[in-house]
Amino acid sequence: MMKEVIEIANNIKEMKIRGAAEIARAAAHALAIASMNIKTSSPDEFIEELKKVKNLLLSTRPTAVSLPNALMYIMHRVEIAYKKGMSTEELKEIAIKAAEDFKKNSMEAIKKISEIGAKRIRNGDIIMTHCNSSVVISILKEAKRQGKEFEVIATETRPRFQGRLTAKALAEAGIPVTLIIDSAARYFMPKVDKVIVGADAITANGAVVNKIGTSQIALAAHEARVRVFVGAETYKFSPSTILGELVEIEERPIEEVMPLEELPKGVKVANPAFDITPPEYIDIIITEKGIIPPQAAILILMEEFGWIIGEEIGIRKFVEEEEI
Ligand code: RUB
Repeated sequence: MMKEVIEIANNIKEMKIRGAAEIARAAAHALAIASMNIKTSSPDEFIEELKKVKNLLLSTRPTAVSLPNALMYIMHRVEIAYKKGMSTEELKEIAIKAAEDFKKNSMEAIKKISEIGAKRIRNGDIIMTHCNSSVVISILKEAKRQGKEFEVIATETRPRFQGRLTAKALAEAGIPVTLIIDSAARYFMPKVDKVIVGADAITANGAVVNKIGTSQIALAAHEARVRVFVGAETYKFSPSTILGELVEIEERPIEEVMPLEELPKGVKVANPAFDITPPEYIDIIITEKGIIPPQAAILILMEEFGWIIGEEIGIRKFVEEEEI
């Protein structure tokens, strides 16, 4: 398999490429690179090779549903063309174009979310965020661009400290930001006006899967009557949850929590990377299609993926009508 593709897969696994949106775009990019470089004139072999690359990318990180959704976006278009009997060259072109479209749509979706989300930020707001979401940062930067004055409290996000990245990005954008330890979230909550976080996956019932600790922050916000906003593109909604599948919560290496050599004998370490915030603790989800209550997640899934149950689940309905 191509060196460049393996490198992208490793970078996702090792979190050099991270955050659900960036993971999705990187995976789409990798599939395009792979398709350009598969050396065969047989469409059958081409599809087989592309599937191997897809599976490698799928194996990198399990939680962000944006990753399988991005791959499916491309594979589905290629498979329709394959079934129509197109040549390998044509299949390659379709894969490359689909990857470009996915990346472009992703950037446009984030821009739209930032425009919608920024409207909900008011002068004087104190906003808490967790982890490092490119969507949340875009919303905050857009609000700043519009001249709004507000402050952000960013949790450091142990064990990988993505909160430091958030704090740096906001400070560089001229947004006042205070970095706190994760366990100080409830201590600061009475001062907070709203919590804004990103998402790795949104389930059919409107639960939000995001960085571990999000649900605790949402709980503290609920207690203090602070609104919780989630910024998520529609490709972060999980079609397989309609069929009862659960979103897999990634368990990361224990060394992220404590160096192995310092670990006392008999001590176990658990390091789940994500948790699930039930819909009752979320006020709104800001998507590129507009603001929805979490309970309307199913409507987004229906519109995006249709009701095609079984192995076809997750296939965008409109593709069937498209001329490829
Ligand atoms: C990142 C994380 C982010 C979401 C949304 O986790 O939980 O909040 O992925 O990010 P990790 P974005 O660091 O483990 O990848 O808005 O950029 O898609």
